[in-house]
Amino acid sequence: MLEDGGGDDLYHAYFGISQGCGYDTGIGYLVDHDGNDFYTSNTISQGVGYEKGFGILSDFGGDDHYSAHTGCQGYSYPSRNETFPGIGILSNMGGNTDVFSEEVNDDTLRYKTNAGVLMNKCSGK
Ligand SMILES: [Ca+2]
Ligand SMILES: [Ca+2]
Ligand SMILES: [Ca+2]
Repeated sequence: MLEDGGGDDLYHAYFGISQGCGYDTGIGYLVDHDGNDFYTSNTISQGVGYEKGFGILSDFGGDDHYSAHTGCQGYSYPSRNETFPGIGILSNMGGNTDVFSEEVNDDTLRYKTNAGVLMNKCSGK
């Protein structure tokens, strides 16, 4: 678990499997309470469940930028040898100009295959 109280932060992962990634039945949780933050990674990051893991990235304020490859940002991968999926959630609460790797409208709740969820709630200021 990684928790940050506020401020403008840069979260950079050179490879991935980070920033709210639950891997191999584990739990990964990144919570950032405020600030204009920049999240950048490569793969399996930013609210991802992988091999039955539970991953959450929760950001509660500010205009944020999320950058990662496909299969990230509220995504869950099916297990290779079991039917039980992981769970991946990216929750962006607040901000007016948040940017994601894919086009995401304001006030959107997007369900993805295999229990992935991307939630984008803007401040409406
Ligand atoms: Ca922050
Ligand atoms: Ca933020
Ligand atoms: Ca935000």
